[in-house]
Amino acid sequence: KTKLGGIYSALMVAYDEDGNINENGTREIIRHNIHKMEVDGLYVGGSTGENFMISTEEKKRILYIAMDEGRGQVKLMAQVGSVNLKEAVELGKYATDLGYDALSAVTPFYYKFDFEEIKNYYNTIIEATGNYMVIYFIPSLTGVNLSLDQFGELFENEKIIGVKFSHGDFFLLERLRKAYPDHLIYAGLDEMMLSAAVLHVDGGIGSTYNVNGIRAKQIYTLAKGGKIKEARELQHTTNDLIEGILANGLYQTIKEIMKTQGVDAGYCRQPTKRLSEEGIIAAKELAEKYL
Ligand code: SI3
Repeated sequence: KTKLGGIYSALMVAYDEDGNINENGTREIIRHNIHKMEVDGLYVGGSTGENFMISTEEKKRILYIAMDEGRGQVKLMAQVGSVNLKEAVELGKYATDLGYDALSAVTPFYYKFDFEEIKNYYNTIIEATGNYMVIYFIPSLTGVNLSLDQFGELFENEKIIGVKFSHGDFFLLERLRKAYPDHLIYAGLDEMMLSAAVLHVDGGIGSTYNVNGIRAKQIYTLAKGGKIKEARELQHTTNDLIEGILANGLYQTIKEIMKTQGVDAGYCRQPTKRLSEEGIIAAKELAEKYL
């Protein structure tokens, strides 16, 4: 279990002005995460990769690039979830063949699937791939909530080794921690790293680690070591940064900040809009002030 814990950047992807994958830029982002942010792992194909806006072939290309660039240096987890279960299986097989350490899949969204359908979705991907699975739980975007008992039922499949918990319900997080000490729990909201680390999660997966990875790791390590005051100071600064990022446009601003760190991070894919001139200036100011 501990083998797969740690701080993972939810990998950003550089798109060019026409929304095509900029492979060199994406490779730069990966190297930046490994060598400058010193993350333990990469979470490839998540929300931060703008994954739900791109084609199956593009998803495969990104999975390939991340493996090619990151192999042997960081842990690699592939988010393969899709409302199109056949696509999820295809991506899961592809990532497993490439050697990804584990798969992750968002709870199937948009249609109101019942719990049996959700369970069947996970078991189908696992059966087809034989790989480990981390549930990607993000109710604010999917509208899908899961209870403690439902997590328990999903965990009956021993290949389901944990959950990426992108949710602010700390009661549920604590209940999960107590009930499933051997499962991996990753904090999925970067702004709650300190509080989640105090509850002894096993790591974190987040978008802002692409630019704030060093500080995030410090918060995690300090909090787990009981150095709460120091961790809290760092979380305050982190959350000042995150507040500014969220107010200016989440992924566009992280990319703009990465550019100030010397990375050709490109643009976001439409329908996400471009930053205005003022937005670009605001991103630079955030970088200067907090990084
Ligand atoms: O890319 C991913 O799948 C994630 O890791 C998602 C992660 O939970 C992020 N959530 C979203 C919607 O991007 C967080 O890292 C989030 O950006 C951050 O906490 C700022 O709110």
